[in-house]
Amino acid sequence: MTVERSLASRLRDARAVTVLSGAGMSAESGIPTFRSGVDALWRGRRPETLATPNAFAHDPLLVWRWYGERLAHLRACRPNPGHTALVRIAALVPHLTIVTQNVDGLHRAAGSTRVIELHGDIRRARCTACGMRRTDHVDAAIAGTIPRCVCGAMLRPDVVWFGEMLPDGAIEEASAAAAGADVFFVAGTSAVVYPAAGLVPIAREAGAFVVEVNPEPTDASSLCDLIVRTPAGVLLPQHAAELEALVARDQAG
Ligand code: BV8
Ligand code: ZN
Repeated sequence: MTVERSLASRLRDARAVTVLSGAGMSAESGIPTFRSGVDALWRGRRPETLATPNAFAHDPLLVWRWYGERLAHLRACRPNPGHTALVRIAALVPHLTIVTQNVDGLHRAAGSTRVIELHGDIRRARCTACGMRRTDHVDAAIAGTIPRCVCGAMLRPDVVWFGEMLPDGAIEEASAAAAGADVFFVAGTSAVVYPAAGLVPIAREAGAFVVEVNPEPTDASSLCDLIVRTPAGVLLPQHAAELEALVARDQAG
């Protein structure tokens, strides 16, 4: 795979583009990532020990207090130029699919429509008894209480915890989007969480041009054709602008 061809010309000629995004995609929106920096811990606890069914069974109030603080913080966060750049690129390629590990809803808030949320959405809750899903639990969570369903049972965040299966069909749909991509972005993820990280080899083996957008090396770096050690909120708008200029030149003839 020659790297020389510009990424913008690869995007212009692509039938399908797929983006695997992680917490780094939302870093420039002010949302702490999971594993990098001092903010990776919450009250000295690692997310892997809190985002589990056992942690919730053992101390649902502690887990809800963690989610409540994240929900309170999320209220002040907006999509960043990286999110909106993907909306711009999607307008110029036949198919752009975003497969996100993030639970913050910022891709949809930016206007992206084809978004596969592998790990759920922190702004939704579901009942531990009747399974009803709700979004009116946020105030109770931010108040530091355990939100309850109309049936009286505890609600839980509608996210995928470690050791839990992903939503029905999500990884199959995501795998198809990875296998069908001409260009596959790995944006803002340390690529340590599976099965999400397994999408990178799937894309590569199916012939995608794989681009890593991350200031740091990751477990996926060795699988990438192009590595750009630049924040997503800087790099993606640059390539969106290059693609827009290329398409405009093509149309001008
Ligand atoms: C599953 C939702 C089948 C919750 C999350 C033993 C027992 C059981 C399972 C396992 C096991 N060993 C391994 C597993 C599988 C496990 C796993 O992968 N564990 C890891 C830790 C090894 N996976 C699972 O359990 C999954 N389910 O396998 O089901 C099964 C079922 C039963 C038994 C066995 C198997 C479920 C995983 C889902 C977990 N839920 N989130 C919540 O958020 O509260 S995962 C969590 O991590 C987030 O979703 C997050 O997105 C995700 C991945 O992290 P990243 O997004 O990569 O974030 P990170 O901080 O790590 O990295 C940020 C990156 O951004 C860095 O590289 C940084 O350099 C970069 N960056 C920073 N700034 C920028 C930037 N990049 C660009 N621009 C910037 N500005
Ligand atoms: Zn209920």
